Amino acid sequence: MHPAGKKNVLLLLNVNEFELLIPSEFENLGPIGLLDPKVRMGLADLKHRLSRLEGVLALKGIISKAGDKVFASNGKTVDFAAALQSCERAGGTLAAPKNEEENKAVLELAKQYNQYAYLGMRESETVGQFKYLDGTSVKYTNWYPNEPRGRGKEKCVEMYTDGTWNDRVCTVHRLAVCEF
Ligand SMILES: [Ca+2]
Repeated sequence: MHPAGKKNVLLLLNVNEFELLIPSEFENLGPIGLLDPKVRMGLADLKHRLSRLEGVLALKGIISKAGDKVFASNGKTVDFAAALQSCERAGGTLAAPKNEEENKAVLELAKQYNQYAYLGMRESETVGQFKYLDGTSVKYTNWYPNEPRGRGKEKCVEMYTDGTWNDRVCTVHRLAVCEF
């Protein structure tokens, strides 16, 4: 998705566990050029500026963070297909919490908009077995007591405003929460 694949445009580097897109004119400097103190200071400055911006967005409730993930919503309630499409159009995908911390970060947005939210998972051909959109099996779950009980009739998953999950038909309108 990112343009690093196009040579002469951008080079994707991982610096201090922090991915940055470096303009291709730096490419010929090689690793030594990147160790230049000025370059390192420049990266540290960028990192600082980005974390400041993320702090402002989090303060306003526009994003929530968990680990490397950033969650955000456009505040609209739509069916599952439209929710997924709006996230993909923005360069992300539907939020799929993989642990308690991520679940809390998605919950923050559900509470912020006071709406149940679609999660990025669907019931597989096997009834009661849910998979992420990439086809891998869901491990972390936070089902509401006695859910899922759609028995193959409720293929999507919504998050309630207490953070618990319910399997649900995919046509109801729910908040689109995306992860980036
Ligand atoms: Ca259900």
